[in-house]
Amino acid sequence: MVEKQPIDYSLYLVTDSTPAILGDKDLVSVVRAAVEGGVTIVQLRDKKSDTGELVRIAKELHKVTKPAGVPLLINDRVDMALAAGVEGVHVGQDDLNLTTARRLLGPDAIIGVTANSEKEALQAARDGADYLGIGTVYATPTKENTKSIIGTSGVQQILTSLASDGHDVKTVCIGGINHGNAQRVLYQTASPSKRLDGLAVVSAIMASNDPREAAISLRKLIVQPPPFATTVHKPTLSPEDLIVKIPEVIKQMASKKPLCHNMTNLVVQNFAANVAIAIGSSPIMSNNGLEAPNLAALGGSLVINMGTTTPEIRSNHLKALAAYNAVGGPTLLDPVGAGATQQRRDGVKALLAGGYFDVIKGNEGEIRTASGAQGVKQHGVDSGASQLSLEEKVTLVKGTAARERNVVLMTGPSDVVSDGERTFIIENGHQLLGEITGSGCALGTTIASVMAVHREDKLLAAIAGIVMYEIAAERAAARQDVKGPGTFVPAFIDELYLIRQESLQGDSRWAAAFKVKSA
Ligand code: 3NM
Repeated sequence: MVEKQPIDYSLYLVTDSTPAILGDKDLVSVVRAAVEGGVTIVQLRDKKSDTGELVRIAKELHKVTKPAGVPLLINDRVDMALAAGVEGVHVGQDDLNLTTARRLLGPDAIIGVTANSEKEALQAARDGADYLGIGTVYATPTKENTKSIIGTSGVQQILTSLASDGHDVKTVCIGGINHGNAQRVLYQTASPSKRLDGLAVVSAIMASNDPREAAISLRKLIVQPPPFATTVHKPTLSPEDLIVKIPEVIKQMASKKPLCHNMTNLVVQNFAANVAIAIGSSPIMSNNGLEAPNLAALGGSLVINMGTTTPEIRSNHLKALAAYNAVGGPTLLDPVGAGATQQRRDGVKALLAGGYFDVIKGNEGEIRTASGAQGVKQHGVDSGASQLSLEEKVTLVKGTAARERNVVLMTGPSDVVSDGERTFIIENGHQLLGEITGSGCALGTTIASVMAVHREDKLLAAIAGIVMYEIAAERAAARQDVKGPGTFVPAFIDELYLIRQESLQGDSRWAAAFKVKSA
């Protein structure tokens, strides 16, 4: 065994020799290419070959990894690790236990353990594992008999729990990690107290026709923050700051006229487009995911609204989300009716697992569903009777935003909005907004339009959008010519337009009507 040194876990390759993954490529050549491309640690995982053959393969691989200073571990088999003289083993929960493996291999061997839950992770850390392989993050065809799918939130929970128990054990995560999600997984799994040391992949490298390039590009992604991570530090915001900043942010939007790409439901397309024009952004209503990369390149933002959704629409949503995430274009999810049907509950899960949303905006039922609460019953797209006190809403919104590392907005008589650190309650608006279709959806369009130009603080962008929108509603409702929902709609669009004009002229008096308090 070689002497134990600090190990770089950042790009951890797990091999797979099955035809479905490796194809007709040669295992040793693939590993060589991957090592050249920059994988930092390799695990030989082969559940089929017999012992003699495995030792031979391990020795072949070791000739590639050792000169490169890349540790080689064997999945499961302590005997083979000893026979081949490699750097260590990785054991699953059903394999030989860690304490025995340590006794056999000695203190210098690298021993990693699979952990699917906080309990398993804490146990392995206490027993002296060098690192944990946390998973399964996402369902993967590479290994079908995995235990539960824990997503980024499950990984984050395990990291938090390890940190609060005082463990500095190294960690990687595994399951469905690829070039499309590597940066987001690192970003969204991080808790304030502990972050992953690396990512473990099988198919992203082993199934690639160019494993060297696959490793090079994964390494590049791993060392850079994702393009959407723009709120680097979160400045404090007091209500006094907000009253000054909100009109400035609205002016910034109205003068830049950003593109706001709406993938929204067929009930509100026309209304949302009119709202976008009134506030000073430039709407495009496209549900075609294939044109999203072109649109994302124009520097605007994306609204994904789940109303009137279908499986085909969902696949378009995922394509568009990936396109905007790739360039850091701000994204907003409106999980309309998320708690109403199984299709929509599954839809929210798929979207949250499929990409990053800068803002998730919904009513109480929708945000509870997005947060993972079970048994939320929504009657259609309405929130239904409130189940939560204001204090509980604040806790839920703040916790969900901290978990997703984004901004979460729960609308209602009091809107609650948070980025996980800063939380505000907004009490503007008018009940006539609840008497027309699409008022929630067009609020999403408004917030996304503001975010398109104000990326440095997306919480501030969201608050500015809400305040503009809700003060316009108050002003419209107070007008003599407004007699009810029918006359409210045109008056509301006029007031949005007027607030935009006032802001452009530097007249910020409209914002004095804001009712925002820090929670
Ligand atoms: N272990 P891919 S998931 C080997 O959850 C392995 O413990 C897992 O393959 C676990 O990177 C997995 O192709 C396969 O998704 C990961």
